[in-house]
Amino acid sequence: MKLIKYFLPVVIAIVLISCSNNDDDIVTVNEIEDLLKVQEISNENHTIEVFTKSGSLVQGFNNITIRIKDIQTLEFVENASITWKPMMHMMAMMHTCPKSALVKVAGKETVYNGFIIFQMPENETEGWDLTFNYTINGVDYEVVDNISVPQAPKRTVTTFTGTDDVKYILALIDPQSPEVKINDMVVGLYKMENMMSFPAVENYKISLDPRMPSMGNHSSPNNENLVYNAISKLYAGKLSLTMTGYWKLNLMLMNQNDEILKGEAVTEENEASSLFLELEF
Ligand SMILES: [Cu+2]
Repeated sequence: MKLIKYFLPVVIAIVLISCSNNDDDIVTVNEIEDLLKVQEISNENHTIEVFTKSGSLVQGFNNITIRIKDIQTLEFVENASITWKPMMHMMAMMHTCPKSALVKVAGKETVYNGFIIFQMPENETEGWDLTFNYTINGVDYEVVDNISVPQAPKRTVTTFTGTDDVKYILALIDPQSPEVKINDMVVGLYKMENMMSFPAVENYKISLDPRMPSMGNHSSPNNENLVYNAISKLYAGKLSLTMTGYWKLNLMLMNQNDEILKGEAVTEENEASSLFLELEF
């Protein structure tokens, strides 16, 4: 009894203290839950923290979350409006790439989210930087720094010219973690209007024929061709993966008149389309 009498208040106090500490941690940590920091980009006023799931950027699609820390107060900014501009500096020219807007994440206070599709990787002499322009309480700020965009191990983005002489960029967005099942598949399709403008292409169609070249080029049942979604401005379909390994996702791109702009059907004589993406898992 004595033990309980003297130690119970201590135990309760410890539990309360550790609980309240945990609460503080949860408030801070939850907004970037499951994310790893890629880098910090600073000017004299703010540090922009850049996060992805993997902690790095890569050629192709990148889902990116950021938050802005005030260097003076160390508080995260909750009321910024912000735009971003990725730029590749090449020997002969500069160009940007397809991207979404950067928007405040619903239900969160300090984080903003969007995506960037880097169609080219860096190399020894050419690379990317990322500029943020943001406004807080009516004051405009800018910050820029180099970013690292290494080559993707598989073809997750492709640039090509259609039979309409338009240059397109096509990128795999989902599945990010493919499984042996019928996966939701999402791709982004963009027109290279010029080096600075990559608008989403609307209302085209993309046929899908996944194959395993290492196993007699077999396909899989219950795939669904990709159709345009006006809300996401992306193309969605179903990708059936019947086993792990390397899959070539053979594609054909059709315009609104069902004219084939790029790609060929896979047949006995033609083992692959010239328009394809890859994955391995
Ligand atoms: Cu480039």
